Amino acid sequence: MRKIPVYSHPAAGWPALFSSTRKLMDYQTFLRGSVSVFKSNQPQGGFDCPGCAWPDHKSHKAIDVCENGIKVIASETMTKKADAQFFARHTVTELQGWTGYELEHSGRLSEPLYYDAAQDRYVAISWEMAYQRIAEQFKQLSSPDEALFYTSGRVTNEPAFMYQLFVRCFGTNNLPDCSNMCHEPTSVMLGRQLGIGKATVKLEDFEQAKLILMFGQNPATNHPRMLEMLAHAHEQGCRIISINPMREQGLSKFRNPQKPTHMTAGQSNDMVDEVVQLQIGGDAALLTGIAKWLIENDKINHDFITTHTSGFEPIKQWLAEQSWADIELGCGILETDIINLAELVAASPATICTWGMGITQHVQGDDNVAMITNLLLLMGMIGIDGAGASPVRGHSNVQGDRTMGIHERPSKSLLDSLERVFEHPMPQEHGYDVVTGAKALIAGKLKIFMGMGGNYAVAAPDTSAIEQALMTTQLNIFVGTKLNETMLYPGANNLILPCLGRTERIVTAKGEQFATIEDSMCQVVPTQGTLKPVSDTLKSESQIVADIATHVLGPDSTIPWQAMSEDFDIVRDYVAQAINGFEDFNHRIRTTERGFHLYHAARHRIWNTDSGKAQFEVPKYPITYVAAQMAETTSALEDNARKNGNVDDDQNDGQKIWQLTSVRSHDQFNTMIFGYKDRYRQTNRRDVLLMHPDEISRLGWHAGDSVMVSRQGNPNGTSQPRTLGPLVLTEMDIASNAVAAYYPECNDLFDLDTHAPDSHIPAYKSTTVVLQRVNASIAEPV
Ligand SMILES: Nc1nc2c(c(=O)[nH]1)N[C@H]1C(S)=C(S)[C@@H](COP(=O)(O)OP(=O)(O)OC[C@H]3O[C@@H](n4cnc5c(=O)[nH]c(N)nc54)[C@H](O)[C@@H]3O)O[C@H]1N2
Ligand SMILES: Nc1nc2c(c(=O)[nH]1)N[C@H]1C(S)=C(S)[C@@H](COP(=O)(O)OP(=O)(O)OC[C@H]3O[C@@H](n4cnc5c(=O)[nH]c(N)nc54)[C@H](O)[C@@H]3O)O[C@H]1N2
Ligand SMILES: [Mo]
Repeated sequence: MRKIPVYSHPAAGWPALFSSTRKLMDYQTFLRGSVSVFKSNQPQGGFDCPGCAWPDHKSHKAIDVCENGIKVIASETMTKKADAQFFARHTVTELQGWTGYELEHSGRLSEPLYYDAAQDRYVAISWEMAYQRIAEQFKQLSSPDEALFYTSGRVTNEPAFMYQLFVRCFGTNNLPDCSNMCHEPTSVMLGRQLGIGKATVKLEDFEQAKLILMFGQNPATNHPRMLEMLAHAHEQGCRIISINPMREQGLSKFRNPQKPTHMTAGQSNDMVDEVVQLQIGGDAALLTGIAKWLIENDKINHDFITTHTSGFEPIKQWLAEQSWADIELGCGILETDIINLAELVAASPATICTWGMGITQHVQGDDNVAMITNLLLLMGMIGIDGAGASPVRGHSNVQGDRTMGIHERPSKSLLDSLERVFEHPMPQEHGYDVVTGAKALIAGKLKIFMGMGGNYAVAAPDTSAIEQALMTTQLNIFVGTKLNETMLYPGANNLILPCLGRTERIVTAKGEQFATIEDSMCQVVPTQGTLKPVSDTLKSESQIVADIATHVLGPDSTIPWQAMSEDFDIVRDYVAQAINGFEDFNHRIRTTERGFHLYHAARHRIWNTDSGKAQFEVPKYPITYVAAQMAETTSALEDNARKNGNVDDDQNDGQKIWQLTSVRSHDQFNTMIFGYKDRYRQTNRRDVLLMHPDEISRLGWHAGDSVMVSRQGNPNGTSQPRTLGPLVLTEMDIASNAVAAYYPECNDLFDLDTHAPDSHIPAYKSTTVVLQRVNASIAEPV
């Protein structure tokens, strides 16, 4: 284990705040954006920053934003418009050839649009005509299950509640959510093991933690406000260990925008003590080694285990059966180093495990979360100060959307409550998630697709298959703020309905409305836009849902859709009756300074699980799963080569087997591409393949070479072979079995069949690929 080398440009801080952000805005936008920046995440009024789900600090800070937030806000507050005039200039076929960067910079969607096939263009349509077309198509369905209703996690609680209610009153639970691609293993496994699928920690716990194990996360880019908390914890003597195949440079030094000395004198905090640079997909194996050592050396918390848990004997036995040779093969870390780590865990009176996409987005994503939870349970680290589980969610309200009922597998109790409150039968059968929904779409089983935000086709695996499938539906509806690829593959009818963003005022007949969100640590906070909407034609998401519900369900619907959309208090009163934890919602949200914390039983050591205890879980996959996958692909390729009489596969440019992981750059928010630079990783283009310099030279290749990356497809033919490239080979301090590329450009390489068993999360962080060096020349950096 080595220390992260010092990197001269600290993460966050003023340079981070103001350097690369300015470029993406025109002057007017910058003013609009910077005024709004100072109104985000403030205790009274203002909006919750749509940049990530990290909680706000309890105490008021002059600025509680970061570069990430500024970019996301600037993107939303852009004054440039993708209006009917813009679409008159560009056919949809032409726009299909645009990059994510170009689409993002086309401006804000500002009027309802309908796809006219004769012209191959989007043209303006009135809201009323759009709703009538929607109603006509809904009437033609033979079953409500022929429609799919996707949600992305920007949507605030009030419209989310209305949306799921509309979808269920219409008659289906087909409510996939971006969470299906994000923290689903967390929700599933924490739910099963602790009785609630959410973080057990509060922000205050970070102030008391003695050890933070940070798995598969890149907070300098993705949750910059988390750095402040980490730096603070570190100053208090907490050890912080990053477990990641990549040495993320942004973690080494951090400047705190809240501390004047840091800003002016250029001081910064060292943050991470150690990096455990494990193999891709090695987390379950590493955690197995730690847990095995803790049990075998009797360092575990027997009282807690006896009083609070179930399933200890099976996990103990399973751990005893795992050999150190397999553990080392599974994670690529030596036994002695794993024991060092286990000793730190044993010595810590308060340990927090935080995790991100490096844990969840694997075939073993469910196992990884189970093993983190197992570790916390072995040490009794749930329900005490300074300790616990801290999954760090991405989209600013992805957690709240789920709480509001956006869920394809709703609990019986949610459906019962909705039936009781609205006196309307609710569909009982589980619906499609992102993966099964995409498969149904491809199989021609779906006639309507609706996206409440997001960029479904591009965020999901097998992008090109989904794009083609979208063109076979009767109707696609996109409610969004910015143009994206999913909108460019029209079905027989295709509508773009532009909505207000988080930063903009929602004014209705009942006056100005505020909404709410739930952050990654279960805090429900108000959010109220402060800016004049970029166009007068925009509607709030709530209004759009109400209008669609009114047109589709007809005048007989007993639910007061329009009243709800005009007065969010009415929505909140229903939420208070239907959703646990929201009792007295309107009163509490108005009388608390920064919202309220949702009751979290596991924090109080009350376990709402099947057994009534916290549950140890034995992993489903062997800890050597990734190594076995790579070996299997290698032998399949060798067989093939032999069959083709091409045995000499070892020449310089022969095919090579690798694990591909996909990551985010500093200049993107998911599929919204703000720029081409990835500051901390020092790349300035997105078509790169990141590999360790030692591996590059071992192959006899060179940085700058062009490489094709292919997936093999699976033997039963459900996933086709695909190739991406050429990508520019680029040096990065990354584990030896790993190559990395940027999401979403590489998403065609991930397939819909490779996912975790229970949560169905696609394996975006590990897929076996074959690399081939080619001689194609690559254009100069953009
Ligand atoms: N600027 C910006 N901020 C964002 C987003 C954005 O796109 N841009 N997206 C938002 C969203 S929706 C989310 S979910 C979060 C995502 O935030 P993160 O969870 O930080 O997501 P990623 O950048 O996808 O990957 C995280 C890390 O996983 C590591 N990793 C890869 N494979 C493995 C593995 O096998 N094991 C381990 N331990 N680590 C591995 C990668 O090296 C990388 O450092 O960020 C949110 N915030
Ligand atoms: N290969 C790979 N694939 C991944 C991932 C990965 O790490 N690797 N990460 C996965 C993860 S963690 C996630 S969360 C998903 C993200 O998947 P999505 O949430 O579907 O994608 P986004 O890019 O966040 O969606 C951007 C679009 O949302 C719309 N939008 C923005 N703000 C608003 C708003 O306020 N209201 C409405 N209605 N619309 C709005 C805009 O039109 C914009 O184009 O991608 C997943 N896909
Ligand atoms: Mo996410």
